[in-house]
Amino acid sequence: MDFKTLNTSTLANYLRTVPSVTALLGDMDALDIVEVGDGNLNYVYFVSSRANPRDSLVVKQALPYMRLVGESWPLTRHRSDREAHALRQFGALCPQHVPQVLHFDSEQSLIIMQRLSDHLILRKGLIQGLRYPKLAEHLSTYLAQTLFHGSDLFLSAAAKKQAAAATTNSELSKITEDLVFTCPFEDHASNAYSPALPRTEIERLHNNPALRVAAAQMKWAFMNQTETLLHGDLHTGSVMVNQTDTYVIDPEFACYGPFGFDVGLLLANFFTAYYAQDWQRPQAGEDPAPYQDWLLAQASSIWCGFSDKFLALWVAHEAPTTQSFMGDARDADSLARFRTSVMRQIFSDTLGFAGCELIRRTLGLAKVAEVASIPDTQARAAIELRCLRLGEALLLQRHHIIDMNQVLDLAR
Ligand code: SR1
Ligand code: MG
Repeated sequence: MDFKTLNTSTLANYLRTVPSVTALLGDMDALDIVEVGDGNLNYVYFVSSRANPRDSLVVKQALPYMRLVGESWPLTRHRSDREAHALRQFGALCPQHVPQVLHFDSEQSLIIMQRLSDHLILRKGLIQGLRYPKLAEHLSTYLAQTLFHGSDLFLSAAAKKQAAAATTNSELSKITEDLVFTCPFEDHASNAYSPALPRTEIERLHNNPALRVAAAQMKWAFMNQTETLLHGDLHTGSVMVNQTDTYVIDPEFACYGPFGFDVGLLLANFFTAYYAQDWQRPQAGEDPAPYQDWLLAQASSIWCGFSDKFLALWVAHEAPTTQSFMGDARDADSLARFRTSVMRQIFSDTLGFAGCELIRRTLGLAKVAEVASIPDTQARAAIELRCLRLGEALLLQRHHIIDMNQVLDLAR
């Protein structure tokens, strides 16, 4: 069937043709269908049975352009294939934290997924000041499981190279290369500066050669360090949560890249949430400090949990790993030094990517809701300045920062 853009009126007819959907939803003449997508790229529908609203699912369709910008920014629909494939790969590695794919139609660029109806987008929960007791535990598990198993630390050298080649996502990777690493670091037409953010601050960043070199180094790493399969866009809008569960959604940017990329983007989004609370908690009549402490503790626990779990997986797979990286002459001390050096590299990459994310979410095209929604332009600019300062510090000091305590001190 030729590709058709579906909408709330035409989707039911399509769904009738999918046996697993009709089995789940029953009477296909009595469905509630609403478009709920708030992402930058695609359209997302919640579909539920009117008789039993808990019988429901999510439908996501990629159109041949970027939703945020419209038809003037064409995009192939290939991202939907990439997303369906990545959801299945990550789901196999970490089923407790990835929604189930019920049906994928490549011709219609349409994915039907498990509906997480008792869950909220993490970014929205953080804006409301909600706490999730299992969050850091779950996200660090997701990161360790997915990043470890896509890499040469687990796969054979040949399998990893094949996986990396089969996972090229050049179109969306180019968006990241431009919008995360390039445009925000110069006075690019796609940037969007908030009205009260001092132009002198923006110019100071754009005219800092050391910062531009650091951003170029992170871009180089993103493009050339094909270490593992990344989610590729792991911000707090790509996570759904409740008090007991955590799910990572939307991996359409999945590609091979450096271990620290997903970790760094995620940490940066905890820092934007942290700064935004300067505005949000007082608005809710609360002292921001206790919740801000909780947010920083999450960032720290995610890094520490990830590195502990990643190392544990590595040690558990020691035989094939050490065989391929140190040959037969390895000894315990050399192995430990090698592992430490890799973890050190992942940490400094994580900080560098977090720095780029903080700067691009402030100066670049794609914002974060917790900051962009602040109506008081002066308050917003003060928060944006804090994001920029931390981003700059992380990028410039990434090789010298020893641990997360130092990062949290910088954040404060
Ligand atoms: C214009 S697309 C901008 C951003 O949206 C996606 O979620 C990615 O973060 C991308 O950089
Ligand atoms: Mg997304």
